[in-house]
Amino acid sequence: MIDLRSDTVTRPTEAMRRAMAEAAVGDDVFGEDPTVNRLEEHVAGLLGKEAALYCPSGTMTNQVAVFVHTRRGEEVLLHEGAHVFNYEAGAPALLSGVQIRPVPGENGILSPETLRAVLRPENVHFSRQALLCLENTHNAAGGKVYPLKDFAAVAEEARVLGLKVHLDGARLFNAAVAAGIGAREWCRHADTVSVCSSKGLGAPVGSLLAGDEETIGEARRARKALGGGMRQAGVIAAASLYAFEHHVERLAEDHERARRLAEGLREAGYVVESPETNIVLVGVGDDAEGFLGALAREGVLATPAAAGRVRLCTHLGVGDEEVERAIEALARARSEMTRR
Ligand code: TLP
Repeated sequence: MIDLRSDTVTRPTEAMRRAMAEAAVGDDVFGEDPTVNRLEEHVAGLLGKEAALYCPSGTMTNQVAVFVHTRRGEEVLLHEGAHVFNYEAGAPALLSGVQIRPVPGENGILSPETLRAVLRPENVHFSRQALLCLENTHNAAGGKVYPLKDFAAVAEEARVLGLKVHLDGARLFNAAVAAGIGAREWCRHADTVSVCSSKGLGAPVGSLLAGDEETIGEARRARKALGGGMRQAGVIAAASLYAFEHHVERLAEDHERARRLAEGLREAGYVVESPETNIVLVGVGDDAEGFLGALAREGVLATPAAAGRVRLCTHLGVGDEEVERAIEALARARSEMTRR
């Protein structure tokens, strides 16, 4: 099987497993795990922030951010396709008691104008708006890079309106590598940033939330309250550290393979948007589930996406040969679907 469902499906490499086996550990709830401490310092440095907090998942780093930036009854503004809104099991309501204001925007991008259009003045009828969440790359938009200029503009508008800004940067390093811009350039415009090591970077688990000392101190309390305080977590943190140190630049290979995949699929007759990073959205018509079944029989796994499309992700476990085989499998699945 060629598994293109997500870049989360990677297995740790031999070198990563060695780093895990050899990791120095301690009790991280006491702040005594040297590997976790090194990872948090390393990632804070990469993102240009004072501090960072290691958590099990991107969902937890995002939700801890929502928790520390808001009070019950407040409103969080985000793009209508945001992961925080659509794929985190209703956690903003469940854990933080906030309401969500989904805002439309092309390619996952929000403009200062759209933000101003949903502004609620101070009035007893209205929920107070506390937080803007942005996502880069934008998953549902097909791994789109948030142009730095647009990001800076909307974040600046948010600041003027008195909102905090959180960046869901689960795939921020994909954006950085694709655009040739340092990850910290986006982070300068956000109060907190979450980044994942378990997506394209290939670690089995792990996400970090970065921000200023005070906010990350509060986040550490929130993580404990949510059951995310881990003990000898250095064993898994070592995989994340390895991923941040060794697997960032290679994301360019995933992007190149995504481009090749899109090109091959276009030649096979598919409607495919040009990928900017490692996510390819492919039009398959009304019966996406039927198509995914046919594709699985041809040895390729993918996931459904909105608007009659399926999502294919390239990652550490997918080489050039797998890409060519996937193109052939999709070509056969297309013939099968048209024969039906
Ligand atoms: N995304 C997963 C699924 O949940 C959809 C995937 O396969 O892409 N932010 C973004 C932008 C994400 O894409 C994801 C995972 C997360 C946060 C959550 O990370 P985890 O899975 O570690 O909780």
